[in-house]
Amino acid sequence: MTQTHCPYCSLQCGMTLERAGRTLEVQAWPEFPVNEGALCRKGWTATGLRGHRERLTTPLVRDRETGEVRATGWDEALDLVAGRLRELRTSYGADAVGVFGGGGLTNEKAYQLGKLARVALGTSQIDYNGRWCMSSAASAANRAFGIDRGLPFPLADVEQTDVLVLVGSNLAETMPPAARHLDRLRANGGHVVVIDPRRTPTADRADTFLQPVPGTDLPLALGVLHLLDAMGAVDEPYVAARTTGWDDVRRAVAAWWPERVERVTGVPASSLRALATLLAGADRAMVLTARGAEQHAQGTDTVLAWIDVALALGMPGRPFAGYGCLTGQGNGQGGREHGQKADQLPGYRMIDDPAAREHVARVWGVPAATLPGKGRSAYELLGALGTDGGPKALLVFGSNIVVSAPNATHVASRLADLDLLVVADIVMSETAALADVVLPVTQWAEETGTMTNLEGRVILRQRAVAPPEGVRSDLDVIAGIASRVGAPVVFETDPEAVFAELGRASSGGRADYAGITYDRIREENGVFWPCPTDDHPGTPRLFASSFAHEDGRARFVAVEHRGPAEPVDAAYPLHLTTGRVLAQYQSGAQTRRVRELPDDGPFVELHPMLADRIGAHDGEPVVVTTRRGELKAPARVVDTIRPDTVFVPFHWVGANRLTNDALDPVSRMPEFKVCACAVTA
Ligand SMILES: Nc1nc2c(c(=O)[nH]1)N[C@H]1C(S)=C(S)[C@@H](COP(=O)(O)OP(=O)(O)OC[C@H]3O[C@@H](n4cnc5c(=O)[nH]c(N)nc54)[C@H](O)[C@@H]3O)O[C@H]1N2
Ligand SMILES: Nc1nc2c(c(=O)[nH]1)N[C@H]1C(S)=C(S)[C@@H](COP(=O)(O)OP(=O)(O)OC[C@H]3O[C@@H](n4cnc5c(=O)[nH]c(N)nc54)[C@H](O)[C@@H]3O)O[C@H]1N2
Ligand code: SF4
Ligand SMILES: [Mo]
Repeated sequence: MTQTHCPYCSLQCGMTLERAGRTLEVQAWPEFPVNEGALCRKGWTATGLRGHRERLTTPLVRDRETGEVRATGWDEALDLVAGRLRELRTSYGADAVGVFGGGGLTNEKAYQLGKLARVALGTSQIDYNGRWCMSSAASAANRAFGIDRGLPFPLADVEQTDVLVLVGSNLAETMPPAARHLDRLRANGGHVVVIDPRRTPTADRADTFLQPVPGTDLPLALGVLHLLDAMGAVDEPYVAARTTGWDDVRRAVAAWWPERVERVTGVPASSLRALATLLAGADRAMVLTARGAEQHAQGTDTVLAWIDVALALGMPGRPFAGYGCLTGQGNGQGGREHGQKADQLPGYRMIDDPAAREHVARVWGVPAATLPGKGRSAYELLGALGTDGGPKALLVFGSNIVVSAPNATHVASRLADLDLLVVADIVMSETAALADVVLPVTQWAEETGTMTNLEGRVILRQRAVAPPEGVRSDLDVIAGIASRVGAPVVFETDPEAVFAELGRASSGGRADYAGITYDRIREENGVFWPCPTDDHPGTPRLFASSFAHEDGRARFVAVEHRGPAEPVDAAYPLHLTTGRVLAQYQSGAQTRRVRELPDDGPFVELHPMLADRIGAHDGEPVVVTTRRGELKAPARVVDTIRPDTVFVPFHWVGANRLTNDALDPVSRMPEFKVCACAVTA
């Protein structure tokens, strides 16, 4: 019996794995506090990929001329990869090699991947799929609070607040065990507000549901601020003592009276007044954002506007109140802290900070001057592949980019122009299927490593079974490439040793893990960072006495509404939004292969009024067209969506042939949640 955690989302539900003969069974682990034994369908069926006939168990090499793929040995595969990387580096310079990571990788892997890029390959060109996930919330939190920990409090604090506002989160489907907190909050007399263009299962659990036009959460927040100010509900003593910048915000929101907000957002002025009144009367209020609010070309500004709401109410730092982001991927939090991001070094240090470079270079045993600078962000990296001055080779660990990147047809064309594409994966994902070299790696139940969940709690996944023969861990693969390209230092492959090194590298940084050990995690059901020393208890709650900026104050930031990068017009008159369904995970590479999970393919959710107008019928195909591509899929006619909006899940190939690659100027996050489309029957 092994205590471990689910391989999927950021809740990182605790589970027990029990061996019964050749099978591995998922059982509850009721003592783990985050999920108290509950799992969603994806968690219960997570062992379905073990022994799957499509599981990769040998390295594969593609013949470029014939397109044929043949099995090969590990030494041959790694020699080939390293040989080509060295050639490309000699011909074009170190930045000719790109690395693409993932927020599902353990902390140890994310750390080693960053070190592989900076120390072994010498390239600045590394980034990861977290840019597409919570990066707008991260940049907003850094700006407002001086630190980015998705939730600055344990998730269970939700139950003790008075008013909870969920902006663009469908947690009843995206982290189902978390939905019990909403029920308990309501049982405690609290009030749940859900803001979403679709009346989701999460909205069904709300006391108040607002249904804005996609891409208008920002003016909605400005409208709330306008009313709070007009009602005299701003917490002036808090604003004076703990923040700066309120006056600029006050001036900016003066122009957002409720009727104007109604015109832009579609939310009735009376509903906006009711929300402001509810918030003004709450002792404790909590605002949580997720991808619905964040995955926009103005995602950072939108989150800042909602943080402004929380600050105006005097909430951040108060018990059971404040602002948080519901991070998404299994290690969405840790994945952004240890150096697989283009501008970062371990410990959430910035790569252009000389002191940070000195510290990390010392831990790595190399001169700081040899570390490259900041590289391109995820989508910009993909867009530059195979172009003049762009990378000629790409190593992918833990992402299925041809399915999950925006404007995916363009991304596929960039991959096709590479001299070398290497993909390390568990299964033949759509991206692995395009690779020159595919490297088969161990999956979660077969290896040990830490993850940091959405609360900033560092938890431990433990190995429960041996991997299939022929499969190696990512840490082995990284070390194998590093030594073959002539890395100046040896790369550890034992996860506990890598974690100890990561602890030293993070020491003194914002995300300080120096005091965390595998034993402590086992004993304490996880440890919250920052935890700088062995005798430090960890930090479940931040901001009680000060924020992380040097002066200890939070920043109000005044923002203006620009609207979606691609507004609707006569040719493309509808809003297209995208997202998730309960039974599938991300690009679907893993869950589409789990037999017990329904795999019905993409669908187009639309309102009966729209269906009527275009002559569409439930279950029959419709065609969604945008300026980038089209998708034919069955209509799902539901009265839970706005009549001017259609929704497509992105777990199958197709949605991202439609989506826009407009990026947020700060976080470089793509606008997955709104673009203009047309639909025909
Ligand atoms: N079942 C399942 N669970 C998952 C995942 C999965 O793939 N499948 N992935 C995990 C990951 S990585 C993530 S990031 C999280 C994401 O978790 P969520 O953010 O909860 O998921 P999404 O479905 O992307 O988006 C949430 C909601 O945003 C709404 N929305 C769309 N446009 C707008 C808008 O402009 N404004 C507002 N307010 N809402 C809008 C959508 O209708 C949708 O209901 O889920 C995690 N959990
Ligand atoms: N239209 C639209 N597109 C979106 C979104 C949206 O809401 N709408 N959401 C975006 C978001 S929030 C996210 S997080 C991304 C996610 O999209 P992806 O980055 O594509 O995420 P996954 O499908 O989880 O891909 C993980 C891949 O890594 C493999 N893998 C799993 N574990 C490991 C491991 O330990 N090592 C290695 N080497 N491989 C592993 C899996 O088999 C899979 O092929 O999609 C983004 N794309
Ligand atoms: S909620 Fe997330 S972590 Fe929990 S079982 Fe489901 S997918 Fe796994
Ligand atoms: Mo995500």
